[in-house]
Amino acid sequence: MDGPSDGRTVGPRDPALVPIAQKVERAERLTRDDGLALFQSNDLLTLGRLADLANRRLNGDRVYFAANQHINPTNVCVLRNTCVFCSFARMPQEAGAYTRSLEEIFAEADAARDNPTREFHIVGGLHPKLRLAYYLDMFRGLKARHPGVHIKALTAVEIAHLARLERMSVRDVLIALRDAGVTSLPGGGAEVFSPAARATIADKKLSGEEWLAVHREAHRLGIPSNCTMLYGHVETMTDRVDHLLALRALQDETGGFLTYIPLAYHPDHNELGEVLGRTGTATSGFDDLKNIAVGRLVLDNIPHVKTHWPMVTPFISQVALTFGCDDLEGTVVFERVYHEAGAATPMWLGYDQVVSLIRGAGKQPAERDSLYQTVRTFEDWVPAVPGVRPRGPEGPTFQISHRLQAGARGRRLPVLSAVDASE
Ligand code: V47
Repeated sequence: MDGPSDGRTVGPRDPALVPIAQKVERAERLTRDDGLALFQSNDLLTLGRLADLANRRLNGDRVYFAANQHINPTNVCVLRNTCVFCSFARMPQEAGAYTRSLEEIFAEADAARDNPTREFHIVGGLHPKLRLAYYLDMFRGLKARHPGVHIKALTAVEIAHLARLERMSVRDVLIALRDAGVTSLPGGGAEVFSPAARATIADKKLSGEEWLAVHREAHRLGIPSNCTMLYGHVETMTDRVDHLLALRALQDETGGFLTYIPLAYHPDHNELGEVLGRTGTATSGFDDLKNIAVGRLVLDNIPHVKTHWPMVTPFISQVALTFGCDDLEGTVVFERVYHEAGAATPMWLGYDQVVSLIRGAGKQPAERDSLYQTVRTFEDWVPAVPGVRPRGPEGPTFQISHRLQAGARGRRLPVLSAVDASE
């Protein structure tokens, strides 16, 4: 592995990666120092090649995606003034604050009727007055209207908030959510566990230990979950490694994490971006790919790594599929959290576009449900017009028309209207 000596293998350009490459080839667990060396290295191709090897051992050439729809019931959040990286949250009376009625949520979810949606991804702010009953009614109502659609809902932060509001244990809240139809938990709210970084970017949010405790409890109840890390703000390389090691340790204990998703910080329209002087400058493609690769290498016990194209662009996500990633964020339908923060990516991708991105990377697409059961493969899938973005089996992909209120802080969100994928 240490150099292109035999003309067949090309070893690491960075000598610090040579012993790590040997460990990865032997499928040995990496240490904290190894993780640090990976994050400190600029030998991106070696990181990608090693992560690709680790991923292929687990997932072969398969790349999963879910036909999903994101729903954000409210952007009102009691942490509005203390999570300084967030552009989504509003004070209750602030311009652009919204809280959907259940009828409005059911109407938004009805887009699923004309689409092959299999997952609702539901997260929002910590509303001071929305009680657990609102969420339970929402999940039961969605299940009744869309029995075939999995519900992945509420971050650990929202669950801890509801437990506090209701004076219930986290465990009892989780049981109620499960009984109302929640299949799994999304991975948001983890940010970066480092107390120092957290004090700077999310001072009043639940601690890393508390975030992990909610997921531990969920896993004990048989509710699987995702995990994330928000990178590209004030965190150090050591913070990143320690965050990954904390996730790995919990996974050793419970086995309940399905997917790791690195989340790229977007600096527009939030206080942190202004303080850092970073507005208009999101993370780099280099760091996005590095975070995918190092995540895959350190988290040897988490089966899947997902790339979130709304944050890093569909093009970087496509490249990420050869940097250790086996899961591509799905159709999304309406993305608010990152678009409020300046993401210049599309609001949604058509089903066919997702399949084409995966095929374009030479991988085998597999449509999945929330629990990674494969629901469709694409061996005999032929684009309608070769070389041109193909139509899916369902015809027009999305027919929805959302109008959001004007965004606060002097901006408006784009309006999404009826779209025919064949155009
Ligand atoms: O926790 C908020 C992040 C997360 C910004 O589980 C920001 O499949 C970048 O949970 N720039 C919520 N990121 C999103 C989330 C998620 C996303 C995709 C997939 C899954 C999954 C879960 O969004 C928050 C925070 O880390 N976030 N503001 C921002 N300005």
